[in-house]
Amino acid sequence: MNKRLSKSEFKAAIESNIKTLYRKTIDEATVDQVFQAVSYAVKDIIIDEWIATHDEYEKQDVKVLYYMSMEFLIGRTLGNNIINIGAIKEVREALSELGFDLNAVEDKEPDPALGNGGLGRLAACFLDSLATLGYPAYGCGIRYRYGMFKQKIEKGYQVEVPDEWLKNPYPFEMKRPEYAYEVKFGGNVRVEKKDGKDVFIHENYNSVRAVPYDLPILGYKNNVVNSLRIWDAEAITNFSLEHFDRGEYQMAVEQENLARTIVEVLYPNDNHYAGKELRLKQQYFFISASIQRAIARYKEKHNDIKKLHEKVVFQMNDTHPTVAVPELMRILLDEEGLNWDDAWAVTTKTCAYTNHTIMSEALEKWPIDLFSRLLPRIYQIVEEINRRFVESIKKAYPGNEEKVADMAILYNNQVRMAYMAIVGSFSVNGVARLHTEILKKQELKDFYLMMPEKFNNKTNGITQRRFLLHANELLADWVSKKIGSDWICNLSAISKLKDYLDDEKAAMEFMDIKHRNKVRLAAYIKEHNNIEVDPDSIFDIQVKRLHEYKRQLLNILHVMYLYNKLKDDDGFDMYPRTFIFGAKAAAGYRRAKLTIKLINSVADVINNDSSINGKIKVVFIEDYKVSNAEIIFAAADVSEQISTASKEASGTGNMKFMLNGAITLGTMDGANVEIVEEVGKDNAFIFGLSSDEVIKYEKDGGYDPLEIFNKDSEIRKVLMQLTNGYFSAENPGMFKEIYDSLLYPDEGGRADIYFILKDFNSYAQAHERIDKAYQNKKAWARMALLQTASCGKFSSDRTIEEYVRDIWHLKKVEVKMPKNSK
Ligand code: 4GP
Repeated sequence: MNKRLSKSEFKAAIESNIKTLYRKTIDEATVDQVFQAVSYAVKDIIIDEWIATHDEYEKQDVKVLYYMSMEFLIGRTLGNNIINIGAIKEVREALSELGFDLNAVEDKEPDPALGNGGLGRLAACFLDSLATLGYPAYGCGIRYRYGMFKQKIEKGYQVEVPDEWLKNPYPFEMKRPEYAYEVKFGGNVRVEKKDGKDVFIHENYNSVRAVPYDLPILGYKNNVVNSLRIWDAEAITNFSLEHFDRGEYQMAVEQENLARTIVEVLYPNDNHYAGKELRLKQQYFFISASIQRAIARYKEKHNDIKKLHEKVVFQMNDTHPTVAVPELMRILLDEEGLNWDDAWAVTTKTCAYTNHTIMSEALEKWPIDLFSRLLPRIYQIVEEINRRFVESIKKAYPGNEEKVADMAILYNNQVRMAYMAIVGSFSVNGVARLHTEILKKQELKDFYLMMPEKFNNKTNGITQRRFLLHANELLADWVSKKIGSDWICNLSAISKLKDYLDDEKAAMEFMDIKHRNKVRLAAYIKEHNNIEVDPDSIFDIQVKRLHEYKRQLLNILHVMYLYNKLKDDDGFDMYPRTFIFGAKAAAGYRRAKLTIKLINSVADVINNDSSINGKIKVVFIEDYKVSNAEIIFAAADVSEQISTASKEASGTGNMKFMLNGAITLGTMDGANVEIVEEVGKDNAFIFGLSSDEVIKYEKDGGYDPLEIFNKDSEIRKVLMQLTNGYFSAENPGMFKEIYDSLLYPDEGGRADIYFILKDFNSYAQAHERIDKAYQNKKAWARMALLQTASCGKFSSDRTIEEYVRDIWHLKKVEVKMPKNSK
């Protein structure tokens, strides 16, 4: 870093920004205003590096990755940016001398929540790693006016409140109107012959202007600044009186409306496809704009479009960006004049696809009539892709019509997006080893057999710079003191902590930090929930989206079971435990919302029952998001990763907990399998059916939850409490739906489809093991320290290096800043 500001220069910059932005002196400024002023001071430093990075990319004519994603859950950026420019000390001191606390200032940043959960947060971690490793990359997404909703809990129920993250100007974004593009919807396609060739003319369409905003993505102290490019929509038509005469007024109004609605809001669904037309519009909108820009940029330096893949790679983050395949074909065919075979060769060397879920309800299948009406030219291309693919299926499996039905992109009046993504890509990857194996052996078996070379695994990772360096300063400092700071950019170096496993003093220091982080979380809980929790109790935490397969229900049913034991069984005792939940449910997901209500109802009863001497506390943290997640991970003793085996593709929360020294209580699902491999199975609390067992039951049947209900009186008691008003005196029938789902077959003919009762006893036993283990303070401290020491593999830096090596083939770029550039 050549360009540094001293403390006094920061002070001067902040004061001067307060003056120019607000015509105030620093003494008159509010904390919100100071947030803006500090951000602009930091941005001023970033800008030079941003320019230098892009100059270097231009100069070296590097290959560029475009990471296409409907979601980027970046979280607050000021704190990370300050760390990444290496100015934390100077800024903190400058602010303190001006009478402000950096943490309080950071708290004023709206949490940009342009994503739902795992998939969106992974995209944000990837951008962080790409910049830190020096790889040329753009994130391409949507500038939703309203990101993920804010969650309020009222009388135990989730209430969704719009999240106006752009209410005040967001200081780090930059509008780039010079890169605006038109995106067209609807209308019809007319075919004309020109020089003996068919020319496709799109007419009578509506269109919007896609205008990009760039957010800087900083590498860690390496001068590299990449961009997250998020697209806004503006109306193209200018109202003019002439239009009234020509009857085009209606069209103008429609275009205004289209522009307004298209980027209005993020669909709040995680692992779920809702099939809304506006969602498809959003997808095509940002994909078309991103690809138009990528091609224009390529053509500034290159004139052979057939070599596009040498300089450009499009990674599709799940199926949401899959219209990239036909859109790239459209541009190559209709605008660049390639023939089909050449265009297809370029497309299938440029696009790659990541699958993030096998939940069948998440699979995108657009009705053909909607798709073809909204995107008529794109649909023609999809038809031709499908026609040719069906031919190749028939060639591979002559006479096997079933294979055609199983694999065709267009089938049953639907466009199957995952199949189009596979056919149009040169790489298909899953996000943890088990997940990729399930894709190959079950979900996508036919495709794997036909094109095995495309399939590969990239186990997810997280950025240690946000989730340890920024989120847990105490631990980060301690780790650096013990083993040096290499771990910040090379997480595998953290294994040097293993030298301290049997060093009692070090282990106690480690646990003391954990305790201080628990005190910090307890204060947050007191402030937000008005519940007193004891930092000496075990902090047992499950934070993630609310989804049936993630089984928050199993967790709360087990809490009810423990509570019953405390009340009924004089011989029973337990170490005090605080069960902490945080989860947003999709606004339309009734069962998930009812589970939130159940957790809060149970919390109300238990937290107010003095007869159990505070042995159990239950807390539901409102509005779980990236910023409070950072406080939560740091304070956890136990990390609940309890999805039904086979259902969680990877999980990344599990890695964030591990990094911060929490021990996994989990099923052998997703990346838990690889976590257990790293720490050893004696250093995790594993329970439940294996994924093979789950898959077998799903196929062959043979599981009847009623048998368990009839046999096991403790489980029966818990279930009866769902219907007898024990936790909902005001409305005893309130949780009947949950009770029914556990015992009686659904429309699909199966009951308890997430195997909650089946896994219940094994889960309860794992909790007993935890209870015992925690009481041996020394052994627990060793185990906790071992988690942090073993998490080297789970850095997103490692994941990105694997993507680069196997899929993207990017070259690292070094950015040098001129000396004394400030
Ligand atoms: C999530 C998966 O559920 C999670 O297991 C995985 O860690 C994450 O993607 C990142 O790969 N999927 C989604 C989704 O968020 O909407 O499909």
